[in-house]
Amino acid sequence: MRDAAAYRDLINRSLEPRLRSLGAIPERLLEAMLYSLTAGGKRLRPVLLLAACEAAGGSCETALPYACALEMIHTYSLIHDDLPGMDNDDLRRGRPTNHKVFGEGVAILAGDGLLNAAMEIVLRESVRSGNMNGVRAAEVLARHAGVTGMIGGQTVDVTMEGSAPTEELVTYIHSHKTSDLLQAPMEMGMILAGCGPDQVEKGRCYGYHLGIAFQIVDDILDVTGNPELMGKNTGMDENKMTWVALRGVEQARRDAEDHIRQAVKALQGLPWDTSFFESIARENLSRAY
Ligand code: GRG
Repeated sequence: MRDAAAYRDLINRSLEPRLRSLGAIPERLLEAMLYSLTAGGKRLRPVLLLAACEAAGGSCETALPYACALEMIHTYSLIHDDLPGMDNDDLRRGRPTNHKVFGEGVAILAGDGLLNAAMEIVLRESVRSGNMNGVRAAEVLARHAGVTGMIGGQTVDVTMEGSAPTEELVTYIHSHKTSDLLQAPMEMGMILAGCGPDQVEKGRCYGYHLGIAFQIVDDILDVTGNPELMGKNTGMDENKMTWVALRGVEQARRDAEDHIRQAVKALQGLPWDTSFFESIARENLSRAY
């Protein structure tokens, strides 16, 4: 296995060529897609995917197209989340948001384009390899990003804004809006490595708890974080169903710690070194962006 920086570097070098490999894309659309895709970001999801595949005995080369596709879907969700009809934000990844630069119409299309490009990449790769595990990984990606996953969570988040938070609703939103895209890389990487359902379930469970903790930390950072370090505005969640609104900052921090403990525990019994994933989970608790 490599370290997180090496995986991140591989992803950063692969995203643009992978997108361009699809063929001729209208110039303005390509520019808008690349503007957000190459704007940095922690690359947490694709790093997890590559690491899960290699840790479980698979190859990074096999996993790379799937990792790029996942980051494209994550980036599309950020572009759409920032639109005036959603969070109406003007700063993301340290830059003006996509619609501020390209206009709303092109920003919507850039998001749509990244989503579709992602599905084209994973399906093309699965057809090329003829490997059924590739098809399974593509299905997992579509499901976690879809209407029972991230889009479902985002819909409840948007439509319940301004209502009093309940544990059930906040847990639904966090599970789907955020945690689904952290379960996906663990499952996809392990499926691509040929793991069976019991092992994949341990990976999914790790991703679930990491995802909930990740969103709780995000909710805390919206109140306590430094916008310059974060590359986005803070104080944006005032009317939202957040864990901080439900429990307050101190209890939210304890809850995030508890989810990280559960994430680490979920990996017990896997027949390979899981220290990489334990470090990623623990680092999440002290992240400043
Ligand atoms: C379907 C129209 C339509 C839109 C989908 C689902 C969705 C819009 C948006 C969700 C985006 C969002 C804010 C999710 C919360 C998860 C989260 C904290 C994202 C930020 O992830 P980081 O911190 O970002 O990993 P970087 O920039 O590091 O990649």
